[in-house]
Amino acid sequence: MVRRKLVAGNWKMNGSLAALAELEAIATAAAARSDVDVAIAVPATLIGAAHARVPALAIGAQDVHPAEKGAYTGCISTTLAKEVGATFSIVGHSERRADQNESDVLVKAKAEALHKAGMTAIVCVGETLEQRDAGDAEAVVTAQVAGSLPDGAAADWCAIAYEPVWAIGTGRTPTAADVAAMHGAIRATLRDLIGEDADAMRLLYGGSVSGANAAELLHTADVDGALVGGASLTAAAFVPIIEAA
Ligand code: G2H
Repeated sequence: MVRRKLVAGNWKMNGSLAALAELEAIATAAAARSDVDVAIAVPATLIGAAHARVPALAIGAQDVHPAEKGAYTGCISTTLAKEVGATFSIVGHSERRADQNESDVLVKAKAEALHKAGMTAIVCVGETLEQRDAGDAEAVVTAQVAGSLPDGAAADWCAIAYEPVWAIGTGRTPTAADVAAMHGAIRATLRDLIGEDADAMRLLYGGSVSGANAAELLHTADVDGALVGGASLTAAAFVPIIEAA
């Protein structure tokens, strides 16, 4: 099955109103690749301004609360993110799983809230170095997929991002063979969970993706795109990744 590639940026807690100027060239590059989807998850405070600046580019959040509203100080709902132009959100990034102690159950609820709001979910999974060294990487990741996958998950609103924790922001990446093996295992798990729609669901690789390694990673078996952190912060670094897709 031919799956349309998705190249998504994750600015994490970086950027500024001034840095939104980078989105202009990114939007131009995205428009030139009509066969590729391009998206950027910016800090919540920048979503509205980013959407206003480049309305044709998919702008998203990096996290949402599962509830529609309420007494959740500091959190944002799907409704709030959508109102200012977000069309998707990342959920379950390993930094949130580690720093905010997020569980599979919570990540699943967040993804379901996104679907309810008519938004797309990018659900992140990934093993630590200790888990990989112990030979547990595949078991850990496929268990995260099973635990975090939203009820009714479908390829038109849900993607999975495999991000080995030890490859995030470190400049280290797994081999293409390792990525292919893990993505194959994730796809097999998805087939068990959702049947043939698993073959349409996009599996992104994330972790130190750069212009230098994007071509190989993005053309690895079962890799349908990338989730890019550091290299999404400037057009100079991100555009080559879009072009490599
Ligand atoms: C992984 C990735 C983006 P980076 O967290 O989600 O970040 O590309 O900086 O490793």
